[in-house]
Amino acid sequence: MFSFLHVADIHLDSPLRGLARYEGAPVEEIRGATRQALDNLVNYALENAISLIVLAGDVYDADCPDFQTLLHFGHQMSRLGEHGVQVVMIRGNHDADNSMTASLTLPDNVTVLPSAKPGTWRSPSLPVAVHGQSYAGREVATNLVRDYPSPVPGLFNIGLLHTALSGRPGHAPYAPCTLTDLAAKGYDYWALGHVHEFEQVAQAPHVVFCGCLQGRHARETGAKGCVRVDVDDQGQLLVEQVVLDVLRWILVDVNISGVRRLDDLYAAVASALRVALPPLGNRLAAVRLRLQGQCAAHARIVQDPDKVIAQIRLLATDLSRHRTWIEKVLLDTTPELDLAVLSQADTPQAGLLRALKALEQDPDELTALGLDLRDVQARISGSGLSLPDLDDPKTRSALVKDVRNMLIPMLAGASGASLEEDHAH
Ligand SMILES: [Mn+2]
Repeated sequence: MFSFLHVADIHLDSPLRGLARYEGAPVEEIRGATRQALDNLVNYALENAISLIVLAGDVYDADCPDFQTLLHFGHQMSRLGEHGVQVVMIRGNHDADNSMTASLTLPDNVTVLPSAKPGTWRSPSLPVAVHGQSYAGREVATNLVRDYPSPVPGLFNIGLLHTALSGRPGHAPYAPCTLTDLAAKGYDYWALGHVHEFEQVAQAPHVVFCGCLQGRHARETGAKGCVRVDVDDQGQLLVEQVVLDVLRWILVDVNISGVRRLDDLYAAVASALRVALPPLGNRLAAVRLRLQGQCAAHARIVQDPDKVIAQIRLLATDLSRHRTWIEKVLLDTTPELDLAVLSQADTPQAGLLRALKALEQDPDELTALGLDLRDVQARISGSGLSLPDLDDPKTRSALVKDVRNMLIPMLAGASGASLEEDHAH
């Protein structure tokens, strides 16, 4: 009976995308999240007397020319080495051989399998062989599995591979291969990396994505960590996720249909957070919060959206005792006004609504506005930004909807009648 840990996609010191600084946000702790998660991994291995860790690529997010990130990883490996823990790893697309200008020779307990061809490592203490191949360059378009060696008879054979199999949404299709290719090798366990979601893809043989060690942006929600595999004397496997993340990304939807006052909006946000945050335990929360619903409060939100967002941030800071970062607030509410009725009336708003409708439906109306965006286009060329395609009916419709949701309540509010309530409170 023995156990090992399967880890991948540590992306150490990866810059957290969209890290908006604001007073009260635990920015420094958030920045250190990938390091802290790696520390957690090492602590878990030492506390549980694990003697083998296999690492399926993407330790680093990118080249680390200042050596600090490499030093941090090396130091953690050394902690493992002091206790006799062996680490066998391959490089992935993010830390491919030719993309890392800076490198350090790692401590003796770490083996990096080669990139020119697959390599095999045999454990000095366990009945285990690990086979794997590192990425030589960022984009590996070939099926690497075919050249992997035959299993070593009498040993427990682990295949290490950085791949999206035959394709996984949101992940570049590197080192493509099928489950049939993997099964044909006759290994006992395939330790895969690259896909950031934990997934037990198959059981005969076991094919597993352990997921990333620490979520890094709003699309990487859910518990993150590594996988622990226990192999008993009959060769039966127990595969379980070990949660090691220190910062959890969550999407919180708040429906404020029918809400009139901003105070009631904030109360709805507070109760949604009181439900969403406790299951995270002591972890930091990175929250993308979405306000939805048809409501009179919409008119007040569009008058000063920055204030609404700041108030939500303060509220989250306060109720979580500085353990929450509101990454983004999506304002997806719609006005309470009945636009169909409004557009029938003989008022300036009705005329505006009809003009917007025409813009939405007829591209010639847009042309007739005489918009000339060539200058804007020229200025942003090469920046990676692009102008919305106004010839696309879906894009036009979405833009007009935004304009309508913003303009009509502002015009209605300009009469002043509906805005007194908050002040009277
Ligand atoms: Mn990758």
